Amino acid sequence: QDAVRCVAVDLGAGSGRVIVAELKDGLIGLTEVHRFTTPLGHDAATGHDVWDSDLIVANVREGLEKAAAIAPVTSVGCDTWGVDFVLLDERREKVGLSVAYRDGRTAGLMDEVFADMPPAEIYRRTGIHFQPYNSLYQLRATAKQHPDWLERARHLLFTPDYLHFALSGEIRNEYTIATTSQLLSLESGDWDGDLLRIAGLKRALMKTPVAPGTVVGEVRLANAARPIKVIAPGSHDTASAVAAAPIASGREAFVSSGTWSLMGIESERAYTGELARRLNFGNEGGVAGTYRVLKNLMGLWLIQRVRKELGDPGFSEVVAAAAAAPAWRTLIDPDDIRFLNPPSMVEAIAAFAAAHGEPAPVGLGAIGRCIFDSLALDYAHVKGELEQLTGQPIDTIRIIGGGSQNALLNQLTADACGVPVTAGPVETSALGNACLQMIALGAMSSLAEARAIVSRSFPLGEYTPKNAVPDAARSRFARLKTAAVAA
Ligand code: ADP
Ligand code: LRH
Repeated sequence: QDAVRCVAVDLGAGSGRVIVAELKDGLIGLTEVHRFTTPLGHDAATGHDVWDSDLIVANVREGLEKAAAIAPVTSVGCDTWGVDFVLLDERREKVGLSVAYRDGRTAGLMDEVFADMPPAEIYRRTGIHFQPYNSLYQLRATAKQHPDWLERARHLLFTPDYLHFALSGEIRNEYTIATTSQLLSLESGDWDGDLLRIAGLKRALMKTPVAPGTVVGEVRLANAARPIKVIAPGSHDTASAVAAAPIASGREAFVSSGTWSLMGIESERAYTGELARRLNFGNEGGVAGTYRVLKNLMGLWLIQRVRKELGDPGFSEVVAAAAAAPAWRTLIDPDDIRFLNPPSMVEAIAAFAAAHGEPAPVGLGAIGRCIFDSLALDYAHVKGELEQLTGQPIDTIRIIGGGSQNALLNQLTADACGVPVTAGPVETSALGNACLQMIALGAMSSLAEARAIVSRSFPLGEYTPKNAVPDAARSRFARLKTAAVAA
């Protein structure tokens, strides 16, 4: 069999990478050709935190050219974080700024939206969990703070849609990323007119979403003899990550562990009942008619920020320092909204500890340990919620993404959840992205085959429960969670 080569562009909030995936003799291999820090800046005129979308596009092109310089590639696809978008005017030029989801512009706007449509109705229509940064509330903020942007806009492209447009000149909205907006009807897979109106958006700005695996167009490069197909994968990074995870059954929970920890199950059916809403589980759109019934946990963002504030030690150094620190000493609720974008994460953690009678963690090891212990207990907490929701026990946890390299957190997760943990692959989003392209090209027959190929191609880490978590630590954490619900 001749090798098939696709380029997967995977943009996380931490870093962007351009990766060549090669399928040959029933195995898939990855070669990273370009990596860059995702450019986030502050716009002094508006006070917004913004993505530098021009620099992102320049890096994507640079990566693609590097890939084509090594060997011919057939196609390229992009996946990115959810919810954020770019507006284009009638000349297809950008309107306004690419405001980033952690920007404070949505403060108070969920309540304004709820005055127009009650949350239970929004949830019934969309099946998407409530987060202040969902596109619905970001758009409401845009309508209020920059009405001229929406007046001039003729197209709304989510971040990966924008990259596909920048490469091919074609305008499409892809389904999986569209579901993150909380504007899409769960039932029809198309835009909900009432929610668009509440968001301040005209229907004409939106295209009916295309399925993952759709050929959007092509891109020509100076250093490639033939045009390269542009194929939309599951263009939400979590959709791509879970697509490549060889999930065995509904009893296996995934943790897509990067900047966020997205924890849930893959399911043929959506859960939109009262319990799902109360527990705030979302039903995000997947690549083969499946849903990801999941929650957004604040994840390794906390460690990324702490690391920056404490002199930028490497992740392995952080993990080693945490492993040497006393266990279960300081616990926090990692999902507390104060950790979303505080001026100082170190101070935010200290303040949270003080407010909840936990000892202040001091230094890299203690702070790292506090975060990893708390995340492991958070995973155990969500495992219990998933069991409550589905009425079935969770018997395995599969950790995928960059965070799966954290052996300490993997072991703590097995210990806290009391079930085996499988860790890896690391670049799962890029893999899922490439697999969808391979399926569209006919080089793989189905998602099931793609997952079998991924299983054969990547060795995974295995962790079994080893060390008991003290009951006192579990009850302290449960109290933090109960306090959060009461607040
Ligand atoms: P994103 O796609 O959101 O940018 P990634 O999937 O790249 O995120 O994962 C980034 C996270 O992976 C980092 O926050 C870090 O905690 C973890 N990580 C990266 N490298 C290592 C490593 N060598 N050891 C432990 N953890 C790591
Ligand atoms: C992870 C992720 C997550 C979204 C968040 C904004 O990168 O896509 O699934 O909710 O970013």
